[in-house]
Amino acid sequence: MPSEEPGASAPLQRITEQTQLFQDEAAQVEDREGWQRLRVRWLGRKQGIVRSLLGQLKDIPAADKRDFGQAVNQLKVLVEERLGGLDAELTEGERQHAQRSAAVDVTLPGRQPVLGSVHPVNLVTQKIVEIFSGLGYSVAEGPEVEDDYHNFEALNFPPDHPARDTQDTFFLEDGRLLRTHTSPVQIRTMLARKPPIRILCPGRVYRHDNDLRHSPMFHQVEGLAVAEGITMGHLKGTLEAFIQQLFTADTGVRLRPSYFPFTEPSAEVDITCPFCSGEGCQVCSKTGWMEILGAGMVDPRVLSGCGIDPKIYSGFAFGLGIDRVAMIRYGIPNIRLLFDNDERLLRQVKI
Ligand code: 2NM
Repeated sequence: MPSEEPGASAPLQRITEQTQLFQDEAAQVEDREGWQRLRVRWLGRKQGIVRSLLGQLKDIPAADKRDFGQAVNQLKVLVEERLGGLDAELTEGERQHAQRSAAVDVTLPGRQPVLGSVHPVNLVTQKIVEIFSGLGYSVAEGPEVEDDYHNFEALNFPPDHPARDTQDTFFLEDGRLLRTHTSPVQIRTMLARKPPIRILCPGRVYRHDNDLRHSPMFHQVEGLAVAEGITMGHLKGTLEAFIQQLFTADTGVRLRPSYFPFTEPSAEVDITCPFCSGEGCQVCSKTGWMEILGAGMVDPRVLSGCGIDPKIYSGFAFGLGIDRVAMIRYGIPNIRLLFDNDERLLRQVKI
């Protein structure tokens, strides 16, 4: 007689081992892929372990068939339940992960927006417009491409004046030109309106000049006041009020005789040096003064040319370079720096 093994029969022993093997493998599942591999290996329709154990049933001795079949079914149920449990665990883990990655961490620092800044030339223009608004002036603008009449003739430039030369002025092929100052805006205003006139004309102007101190395009502000009884005294008072707001209240202003074709009398306007308050320093060449404006009483011929009767009305006008004021105000040593669009300059200029 063949000796029987103690305890379970050999086939049943095999199922106990398979069950243990499954438990070990199930314990190692970490993710959806591992779970999928485990499921195919144990419950797969063709090569699955449970299926192949059932296939062995036909070779089991009749006496053991019942127990063996029951044991395989138990294993099948155990595998199904364990896989179901693992599925639920994985699903919950995936849900938590999705929730965590979708959540906003309100403690993270915000992103710093990149702020632009106003160009120094525009800062000065805005400031000047603001000051003259307070004195009752409004802003007037006009074309940058002008004609000889508005840029020169109406301003009393003689036909042979050097400013009319191509050496100084950019001409277009059709005879028009790039305005060399904003005075044509004032001419256009006087032609279009009756006094009283109080206007401020900021804008780009162009001259055939390109070196360390000059740019072929630069910025000007001109002002014009025309009414009955306007005098040189009004001009000086206006310029003092303006300069003392643009710089400091103790800034001195002086007028020196000069000449422009469009004003009579004409003056160069100096201010006490903003760097040394008139003491004398390198910036003002030890004079204590800086030239900053040109001004004068509008020539009667300019007024009458614009249809304004000089026997009834008089007016003053002035002009200054904004770029130079911006350089003085913000300590910018070279005019190139104003037009290079280097962000490092723009970032340094604070209001
Ligand atoms: C300046 C200096 C002096 C000026 C004169 C006129 C006009 F149109 F009324 F005649 N506009 N601008 C003027 C006067 C400009 O700039 C240095």
